[in-house]
Amino acid sequence: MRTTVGIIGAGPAGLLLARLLHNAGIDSVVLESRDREYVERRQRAGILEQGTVDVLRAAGAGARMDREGLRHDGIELRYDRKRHRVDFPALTGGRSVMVYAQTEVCKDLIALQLAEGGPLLFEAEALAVQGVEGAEGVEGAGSGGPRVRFRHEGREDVLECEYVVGCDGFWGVARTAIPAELTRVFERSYPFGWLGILADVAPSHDELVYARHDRGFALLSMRSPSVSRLYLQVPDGTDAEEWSDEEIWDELERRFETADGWKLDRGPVTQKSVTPMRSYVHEPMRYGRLFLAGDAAHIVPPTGAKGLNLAVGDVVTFARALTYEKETGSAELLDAYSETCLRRVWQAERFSYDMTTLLHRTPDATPFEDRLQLARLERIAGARSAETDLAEGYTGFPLE
Ligand code: RFL
Ligand code: PHB
Repeated sequence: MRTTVGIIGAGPAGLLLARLLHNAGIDSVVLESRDREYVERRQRAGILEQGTVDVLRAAGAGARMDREGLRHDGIELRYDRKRHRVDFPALTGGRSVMVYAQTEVCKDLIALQLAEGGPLLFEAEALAVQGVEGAEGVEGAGSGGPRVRFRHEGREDVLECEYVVGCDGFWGVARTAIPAELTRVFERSYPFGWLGILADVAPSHDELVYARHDRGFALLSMRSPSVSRLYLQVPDGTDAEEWSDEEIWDELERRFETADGWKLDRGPVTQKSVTPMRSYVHEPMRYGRLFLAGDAAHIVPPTGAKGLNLAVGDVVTFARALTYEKETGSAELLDAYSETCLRRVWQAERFSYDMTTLLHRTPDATPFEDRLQLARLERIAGARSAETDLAEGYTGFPLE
């Protein structure tokens, strides 16, 4: 098998990249280790930045999102039994976000790819990426071009490419093809995770609620007007089965409680899982003809809702750079890929870290740190400059 761009992974990064390349007249093959149903059901992100919404529309993948997605003009911060609304358009010159689940983005992109795009192989696991050498630039890459060895339908096969893009998430193989001596990894783990539930009940509030409480963080989000998505901060290593549905609702109720008597509606829990939290950046994001995009290169804790949006930024940057190379013969933008992406990645890392430490309670927090946390929240609620900083970060950093 032979193609221009070999894409490993059919998460949002890989699927959107295939679509962008198709629109630019560049062929690609997508290899995905899991089956279609698994990819379409995996519960993850819920918030699309304005820039992501614009990219999906321009790629011709925004029709259902525009019908079914929910535009949100703000979020609510809760602390000390008080509520503070952050008004995005008023603070950012009109920007907002869209609530449209990652599962739906993936379903839309898969349907388009199968109908109009190049090959998308499910249950095709990449085993190794070879022949990408040439750290000095894409011009210096190995003569034969890179290859992806993969297993599909019980057989091993090879995909020969001009470029390989590793969109294979945090646990993927692409990253391991970059020599360790050229790599720097920046990492932080957190002593807590999120217990997330999906529940068949109308969201109790029309916008997302981020709550800081002495017992830990809680988040109210949604998937549709009749499905709620809720999260609780839990200690690292918690097993979701340790929590009964009733215990989860009781704890959510405590953490969301307000002085003005706000009420949380309960409903049947249809899914329950725990997500660990980590910050992670792999530098560089390119080695020779291998490019990393999305979670394969960086992870943010979910508090800032940035992971999917960063993945979109990476693949837009790659698609533009390759299109430029095909049109002009210049590899300038491809050579700048890693630096261009990393500038935005680090802003998202900073924002996600700030949101996480603003709202979560660490087990060993001192009373002094607790008071500082409340002072930071009071500052956001009381000073337009601080509130604007949050609104700008949440609605998204522009693509270069
Ligand atoms: P993905 O989605 O992990 O997709 C990678 C794909 O690669 C496949 N794969 C392989 N395929 C072939 N061969 C191999 N050897 C392979 N190894 C792996 C995998 O099966 C998979 O299909 O990475 P991608 O595309 O970079 O997308 C990243 C996003 O999924 C991720 O950043 C977000 O989900 C993060 N995230 C959120 N992001 C947001 O922007 N807004 C949010 O509100 C938000 N909330 C969240 C989140 C992530 C969460 N979890 C579960 C980590 C909430 C949660 C709870
Ligand atoms: C979600 O709806 O899953 C979600 C929303 C906002 C976040 C994280 C997750 O910050």
